[in-house]
Amino acid sequence: MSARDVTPDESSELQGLWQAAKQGDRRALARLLTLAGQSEHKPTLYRLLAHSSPPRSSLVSAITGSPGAGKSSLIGKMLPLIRQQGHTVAVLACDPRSPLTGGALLGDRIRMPVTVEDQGIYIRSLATPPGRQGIAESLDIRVGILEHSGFDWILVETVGVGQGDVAVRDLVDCVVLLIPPESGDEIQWEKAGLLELADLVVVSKGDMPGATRTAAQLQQTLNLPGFPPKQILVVSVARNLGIAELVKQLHEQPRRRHAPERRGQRLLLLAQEILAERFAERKDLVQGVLAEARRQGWDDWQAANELVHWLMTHE
Ligand SMILES: Nc1nc2c(ncn2[C@@H]2O[C@H](COP(=O)(O)OP(=O)(O)OP(=O)(O)O)[C@@H](O)[C@H]2O)c(=O)[nH]1
Ligand SMILES: [Mg+2]
Repeated sequence: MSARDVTPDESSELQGLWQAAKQGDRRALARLLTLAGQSEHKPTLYRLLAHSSPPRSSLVSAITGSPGAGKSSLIGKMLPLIRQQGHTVAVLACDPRSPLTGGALLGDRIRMPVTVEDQGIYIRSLATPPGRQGIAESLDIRVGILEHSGFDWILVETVGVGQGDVAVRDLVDCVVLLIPPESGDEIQWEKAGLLELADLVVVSKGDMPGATRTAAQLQQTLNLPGFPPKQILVVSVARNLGIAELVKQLHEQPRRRHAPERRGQRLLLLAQEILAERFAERKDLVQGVLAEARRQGWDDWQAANELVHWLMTHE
């Protein structure tokens, strides 16, 4: 059986979990979010998503920034504000480190002090798979699961480095880039492409000395030709500054996730994932193409093209 086939048993287990999660069963939700990271379950999950409507369209915001930028602390302060406004909220904290250390997972919980009994808040830490598109790979489907479970707002915490985080942009409505004071020069931010990618740029730890200077530097960079105009917010978790304004601005962001061009990008991301999986299943093709490349004198470019062709024709 190929990894893409689904057995009726597996499908009915997922359906049971799906129904339970929609009814507010948090254990079922947790299990579904775990299974969503395993490729053999994805066909069923995508089918379930396509054949049911969410109770409402969630607002999905990514909070991204370098390790230690203050993402979890900020989210921890945003949660009570969001709840006070009567919205339910789910947090997906994507942890690039090994889940085995446990430290980061625990750290995220500690920095998000919420009442466990509040059914309107759900927090989940996820280990980030290494390589390829990183968290983006299963994020789409996990956001879908949370949306169908009825959350008004979904916050995704992610470390803003690498290709996967750029891909995240197509999966969410809005990207907030968090930059701590004195964290490097504007050239670096620009190089990372992150400033361009972000919908909102936020200087964190606004109580620290360099915050104003960093905000001014960022404003200068964003005023350069070629950058779309963006406002810079300064927040401080320590002093409880700017957080209500951030929540307000996030709420006012356009819902881009369902724009047709985003759907195209999402399909592309999914297609890349499927291709990568098929290559992983057919490692024998690489050996075959290598042998042929030696015989025919192909360069690597030609050989890679042949490899893609072989995969398409040797299914
Ligand atoms: N002074 C000051 N320190 C802050 C503020 N916000 C967060 N910190 C501190 O910055 C450190 C990192 O905060 P986190 O919220 O864990 O940062 P993070 O971006 O979630 O970190 P990772 O998830 O490890 O990437 C902690 O020691 C926080 O106490 C702030 O507003 N002011
Ligand atoms: Mg964190």
